[in-house]
Amino acid sequence: MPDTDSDSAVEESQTNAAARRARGEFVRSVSGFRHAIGDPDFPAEPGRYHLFVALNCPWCHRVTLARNVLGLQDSITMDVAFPNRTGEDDPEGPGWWEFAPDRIATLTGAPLPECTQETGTGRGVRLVRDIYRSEGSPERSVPILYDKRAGRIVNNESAKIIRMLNTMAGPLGSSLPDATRADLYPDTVSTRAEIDALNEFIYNAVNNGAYKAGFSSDQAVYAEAFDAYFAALEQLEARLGDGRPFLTGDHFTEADLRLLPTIYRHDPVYYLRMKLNGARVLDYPQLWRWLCRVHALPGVAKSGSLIHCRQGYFGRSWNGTVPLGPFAPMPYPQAYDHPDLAG
Ligand SMILES: N[C@@H](CCC(=O)N[C@@H](CS)C(=O)NCC(=O)O)C(=O)O
Repeated sequence: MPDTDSDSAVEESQTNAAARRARGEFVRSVSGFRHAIGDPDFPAEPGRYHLFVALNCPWCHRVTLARNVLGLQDSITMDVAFPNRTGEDDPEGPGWWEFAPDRIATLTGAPLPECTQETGTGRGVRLVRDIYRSEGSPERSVPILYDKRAGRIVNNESAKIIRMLNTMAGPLGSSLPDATRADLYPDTVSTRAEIDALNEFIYNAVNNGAYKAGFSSDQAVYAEAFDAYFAALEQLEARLGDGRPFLTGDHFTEADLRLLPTIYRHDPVYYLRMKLNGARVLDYPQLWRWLCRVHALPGVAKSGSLIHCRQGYFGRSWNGTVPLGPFAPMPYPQAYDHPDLAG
C-alpha cells in the first residue's frame, strides 16, 4: 500500500503564517526539497548519499536514528555542524549553521569531537547556507540529504528522509540483513494507519509543540502548547500502560522513532529551555521505561548527544552559559540506562 502520511504529520500549516508570527506564535517554515531516493535522477546506491546534520536539532536526530537503526552508517556518509549558529563576530554575520570542528564549546572548553568539516559537496563549504545557495535556494535548515554524485540536494524534510531510508535500506547498502532489520513502516493497512495517526498527534503536540511552547512570545499560545504537550504525554503514558514495549505493540516503528528526540531532550533541556516545567519524563513511569528501552536499542544511544543539545539550546540564548543539571536522581544520559528510576 502507498505511503499515506498527511501534510499535517510532516509540517505546519502556513495559513496566515505572517500574521501568526506577528502575534508572537512560533510557526515553522516548510522545507522545499522533496525529491526521493528511487526517483530516476536519484537511484539507490551504496556510498552515493550524504547527510548534513546538527546533533542538537531534533529533526536531524530523527535522521541519525534512522541511519543507525537501519544499519546505514557505512553507506551514507555524514557531516556534523557545530551546535550553535555563527555569532555576531562572524564575517558572514550571525545565525548560520557552520561546520567548525575547531570551534570551542562553552560547556566543555574544548572542540566537540563529533563536529566535522563539510565533506559532502567536495568544496569544503563552511556554512550550510552555501549548500543551498549553490542551488539558488534561500533555505538554511538542517537536516539535508545530499547526492554526492549529482552534487544536488535530494530532500530536506526529515519525515520524508526517514521514510525513504526505511524503504530503500537494502539497495542503499544496509549492513543488517533484511530479515533482522527493523521495518519502521510495516506494510499492513492497520499498522500504517496507526503509525500515521500517532505521527500526526506526536508532531503537533510533542515535537513541534515543544517549539511552540519554547519559542512563542505570546502567553496564550505558550499556555495552549504547554497544555497540549502534557496532555499528550498523559495519553502516551496510558497507551503504554497495557505493557506493550513500543507505541504500536511489539515492534519499534517510525512512531517511536519520531517521539524519541523530544522525550530524550525533555528532562535535561526542554523542561527549562522550552518552559515545559510541568513534569519530568521521570514522573511518567511507562514513558520513562519506554525511553530507556528505546535508548538501549542498537545504534540509538550513538545517534544523539546531550552535550550538543545542551550547548546548542543554551549556549546562544542564555548568556553563553549552559546550565549544568540535572544531577538528581543521576546525571543524564546515564539515567537512561536505569528504567527502575521512575515512579
Ligand atoms: N522540516 C524540517 C525542519 C528542520 C528545522 O526546522 N531545522 C532547524 C534546526 S532544529 C533549522 O535548521 N532551522 C534553520 C536555522 O536555524 O537556520 C525537517 O523536519 O527536516
